[in-house]
This record gives sequence, structure tokens and C-alpha cells, in this order.
Amino acid sequence: MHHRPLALLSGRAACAAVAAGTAQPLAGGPLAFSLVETADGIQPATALAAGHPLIKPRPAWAGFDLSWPLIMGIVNVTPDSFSDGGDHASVAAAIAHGRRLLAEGADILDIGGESTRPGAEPVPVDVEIARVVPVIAALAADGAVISIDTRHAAVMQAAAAAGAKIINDVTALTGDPDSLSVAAASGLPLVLMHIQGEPQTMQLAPRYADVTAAVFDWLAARIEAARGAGIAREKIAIDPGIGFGKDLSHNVDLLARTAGLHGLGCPLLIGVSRKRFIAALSKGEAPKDRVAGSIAAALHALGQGAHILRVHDVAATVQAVAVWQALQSA
Ligand code: 8Y4
Repeated sequence: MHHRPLALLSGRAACAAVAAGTAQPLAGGPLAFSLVETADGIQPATALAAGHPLIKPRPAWAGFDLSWPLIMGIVNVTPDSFSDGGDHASVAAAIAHGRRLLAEGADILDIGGESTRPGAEPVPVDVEIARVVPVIAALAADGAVISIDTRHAAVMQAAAAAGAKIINDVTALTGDPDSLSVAAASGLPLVLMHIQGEPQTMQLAPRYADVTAAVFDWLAARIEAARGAGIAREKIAIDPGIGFGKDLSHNVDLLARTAGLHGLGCPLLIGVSRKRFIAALSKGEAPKDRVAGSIAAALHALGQGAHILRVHDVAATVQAVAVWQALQSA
């Protein structure tokens, strides 16, 4: 069940090894793997059947061809000191920020109106809606592809009506009893992210026997729950949820073994941007001073076959991806 691709190849070496029958394409993409780790040990990748989810090409998702990495830029609609959000200044600042990220090359804008940081104050759904809807409407009118970052069904519905084209739920549709049915009825593609516990308390004592196996199994169950609600498999992208109920060693393990998640058969999104594990691996830097580490982790994720990167620093990431892409394609 948990098969991990090893001995990854890229560029011409990947093509040649696949053509020679000594490697398999990873998720149908430009990378290839020549070995696979199973419960029985390490075997040639060619032992897998051609239809195995690690190998099968990914169809287009949310209208995007997945053969080139996609950049999802983060737009937080945060209240100012005079208002709880939905006010002119907060909305105008978020729209301006979204436009800047689009100009810098973002493929998707992820718009959120609720902080899921540990200890953050919960926001009433009507406030969350008042924050995000005018921002979605304005940026969708500019032609942006918008994802709505929410764990609340009423927000998903309002966002879809305002023009959002993707639902990004950090609880994988477990955060609200209506989310499965609302997401299904919207017909929108989704990102299902792994979380252990609740945002408020998830960092208190995260525990796993094997974090990658636990994330795989939980996401597999959430994919089945979504399918049970009538959501087609092709609509679903998955995300290991770096930092969501994970300590430093869990995050490092997950990133090192990310390629195993392709066994779920879905496009893979990774969010590492400015997260605390970067400071923990370095010198305790503040979020704004974690850009270089964020890019290092993002390029590592691409090397594991990730399809979509969720980032704050779009211009820097676009430049890094262009250089990475040229070098690994050679
Ligand atoms: C500084 C700034 C430090 C922000 C940490 C953070 C993900 C996500 C978040 C993710 C998906 C965050 C909404 C956490 N992370 N959605 N959302 N994947 N799909 N923290 O990894 O950015 S919020």
C-alpha cells in the first residue's frame, strides 16, 4: 500500500531510463523513478503495473495542465485596527496585494479570511464572508483563478458565488458538517489537506508512529469520503499539511518522503512558505526572513514531483522555479 519512489531521475536521464524500461514516469510527469520501496524491501520500479497511481499521468486539474509547476500566491484578508474585516482599507489592501502577485506570475490566488495559526481567535462566518467576498469578486473580475481558503461551508458557498474556482480546505472537509455536500454541489475542484487535531491546539503534542504513512492513510480516507459525497477523483488535489499538527521531525520526514504521496493518484500541493520549521532548521528567523529557506524547501518539493506550490513570495519563487526547471530538464 505505501510504495515510495526512490532513485529519482530528471530530464534526459529520466526519458532515457523510461524508454529503456529501467524507470517509470512519476505521476506521468517529467521525473522518473527507478526503484520503489515496499513492505518487502526495495525493488525495481518496473515491478509496478503500468496503471499504478505512482505512474499514471494526472489529468488537468482546475483547468491547469500539470506538466509545469503552478504557483499559488497567498492573499490574507486581515482586519485593520478599526474594524473586524470587510472594511474598505482591508479589502483594498488585499485586492492590491492579489494584483501584485498576479503581475509577479501567480497562477492561482489563495484568498483566506480566517487565521488558522495556533491560538488565533476564531472568526464568525459572516465576518469571514464579508472579508473574502469583495476580494474574490474584484480579483476574479481581473481574470484571476481564485481558491478560497476556508474550513466553513457557508464561506465556500459565498466564495463560489463570488467567482472562486477552487476550494482549499485545511481540514479536508472535516471542519464543518455541511462541507462535503456544499463542496460537492459547487462542482469545484478541491485541495484536501492533512491536519492532526484542531488549529487551536494542533501543535501541543503531535504524535505519529510513521507520519508519512499516517498522512497517506488519512488523505486516502478523505478522498473516499469526498467520492462518497459525489466528488469525482479528478477534482481532488492533496496536501500533506506541513506544520498542521506536526513537529519539526514530522515536517522534515514528510518533506523528505513526499514522493510517496503520489500513490494517492492526485495532484500534489505543498505549502512550506515562511513556516516555522524553516526558522527551526536555521536561526529562528522571523517569518519575513524565511524566504531563502522557503525556496529551498519548495524546490525540494518540486524534486519530489509536487505540482503546486503555495507561497507568499511569488516573484522570488517564480524566478527560482524557472532556473530549477531549466537545469533539471537538461
Ligand atoms: C508565516 C506565515 C508562517 C504563514 C506560517 C504561516 C497551508 C494552507 C495554510 C498549506 C494548504 C501558513 C491555508 C499556514 N497553510 N493550505 N493554508 N496548504 N493547502 N502559515 O500548507 O501559511 S495557512
